[in-house]
Amino acid sequence: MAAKMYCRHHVIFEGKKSMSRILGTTPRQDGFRMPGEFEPHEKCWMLWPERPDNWRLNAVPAQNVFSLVAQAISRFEPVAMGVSKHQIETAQNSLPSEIEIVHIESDDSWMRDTGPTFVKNDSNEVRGVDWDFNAWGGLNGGIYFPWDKDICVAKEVLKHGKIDRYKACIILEGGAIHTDGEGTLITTEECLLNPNRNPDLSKTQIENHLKEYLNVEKIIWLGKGVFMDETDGHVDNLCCFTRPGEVLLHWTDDKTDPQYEISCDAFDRLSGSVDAKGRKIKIHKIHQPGPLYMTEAESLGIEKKPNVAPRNDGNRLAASYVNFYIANNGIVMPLFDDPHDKAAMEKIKSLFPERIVVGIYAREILLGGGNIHCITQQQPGV
Ligand code: KQY
Repeated sequence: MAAKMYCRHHVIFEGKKSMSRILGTTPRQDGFRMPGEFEPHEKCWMLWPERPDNWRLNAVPAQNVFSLVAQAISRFEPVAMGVSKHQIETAQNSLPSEIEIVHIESDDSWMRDTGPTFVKNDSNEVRGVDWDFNAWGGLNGGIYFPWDKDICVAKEVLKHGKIDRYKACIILEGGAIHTDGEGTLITTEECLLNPNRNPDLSKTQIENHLKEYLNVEKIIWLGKGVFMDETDGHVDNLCCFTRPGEVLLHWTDDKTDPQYEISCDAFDRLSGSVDAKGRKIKIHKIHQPGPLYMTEAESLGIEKKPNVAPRNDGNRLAASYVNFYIANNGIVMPLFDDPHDKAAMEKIKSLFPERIVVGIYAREILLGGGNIHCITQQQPGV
């Protein structure tokens, strides 16, 4: 039997930890920080889609695309897929054996938002932050009710990995934040200051939570997210760090498109800011696809249910090339069969010359309200 070592908040065994413990401190107090997505990963977590009132045709087309995304990421790092009990057999038949299947119940399949945000320290120990969640706005504009299974996803992921957990008492989805791993965080006012998230917290109190749980010093507030984004403007659809000091911004040259003003405002705020290290931020633009809209056939394939936001034909889709996943040595990015696809892929290749860029035709994920970044969550590694 391995010798016991007693730490401040939990017991660990030499070599292997015995279980996931809940910690009474914060990552900042313990010297843990959220790494940039471009730093090394141990694995990628995803959740299997199934709800027929969000994914058309009983979620079969979405399951095919989630499987392609998982396979593309698994070229670069291990992938674990959380699957509900009654979908295990379907998932086993759809996923190659290298994708690990883990039993996790959830209300939908947005691991970015319901999974833990991982933090690590200088000794490469990893822990997870478990945020509060209310389905993107609760009863005041949220996407579905109830969300009782979603609120357990982060805990289940960390339990599976025997990773210690910080419980943060603030409603926050992982898609609402990006960090550079060097003390800077970007987010949007539209989402984090929305009265349907944390109406009792001031902007300063929200900043303090971010500083404490992600160990950042500088928060750059963008205004609105992508036009018609049902998450109330998640930053992960609008702008991301490509490396410290550099961001990629969703853009349009069409001055008549409502997106133009939103992207110009984000550009102005970013160009007027310096990051935590005092650097001016270099901004790369990537032109949006479309605009793209939901078709009648697509909408008819989605079951209409009470307590679930309807997906109607003609709805503008919040399509963005920024919603990609950075894997170890790779990028997995959405494509839309759109005239802008080629230039978007070239742009991303030029920004990540050391990584292999894989494009996945991802309209099925977009129809569900997000994209590749929203359905993935990186667990940092060495
Ligand atoms: O932006 C994301 N991180 C998630 C999108 C979730 C949409 C819910 N239908």
